[in-house]
Amino acid sequence: MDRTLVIIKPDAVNRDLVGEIIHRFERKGLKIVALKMQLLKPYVLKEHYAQHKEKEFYGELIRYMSSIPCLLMVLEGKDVVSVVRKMVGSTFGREAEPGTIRGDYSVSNQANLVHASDSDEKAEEEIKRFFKEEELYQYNKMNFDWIYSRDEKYIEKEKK
Ligand code: FUP
Repeated sequence: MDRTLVIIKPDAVNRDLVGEIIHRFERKGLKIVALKMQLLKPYVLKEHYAQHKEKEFYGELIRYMSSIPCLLMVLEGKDVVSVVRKMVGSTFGREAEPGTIRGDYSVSNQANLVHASDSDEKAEEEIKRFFKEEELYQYNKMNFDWIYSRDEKYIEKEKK
């Protein structure tokens, strides 16, 4: 199964949207394999958002992301990186489609509630950045048989 990193950002914590956001991922059929609350340090966020370091919003992005604790989670499922990105919606809240998390609850370019890895490679790198191996759990869920078809469960599709 594939894995992705999700960060429920300070604006979502402040606006009491943590439960709503986690609920959406659970109801979709994704498996939570790690979950914690953490005040993120600016040096870790600088590394996480390194691709934006020349942008004018970078300083404010680091300040906001380190202002109060975030919720960090690792979700597991088939093609979970693209599934979660679709559920989160496009970056700017005012442009995100209704039905997505950002489209339903954000009207901001920066206070957009959630971070989600944008590729399998990034997911692997980001999970390592925020979680120790022993914080990632492997366990069986009783609803697994009803989440995927037999073919999806037992015949691994060839990786693109
Ligand atoms: P995303 O992958 O959708 O989270 O978007 P990006 O990697 O492009 O941007 C990372 C974060 O930078 C966004 F979540 C919010 C912030 N940002 C701004 O504050 N202003 C901008 O104009 C663009 C991004």
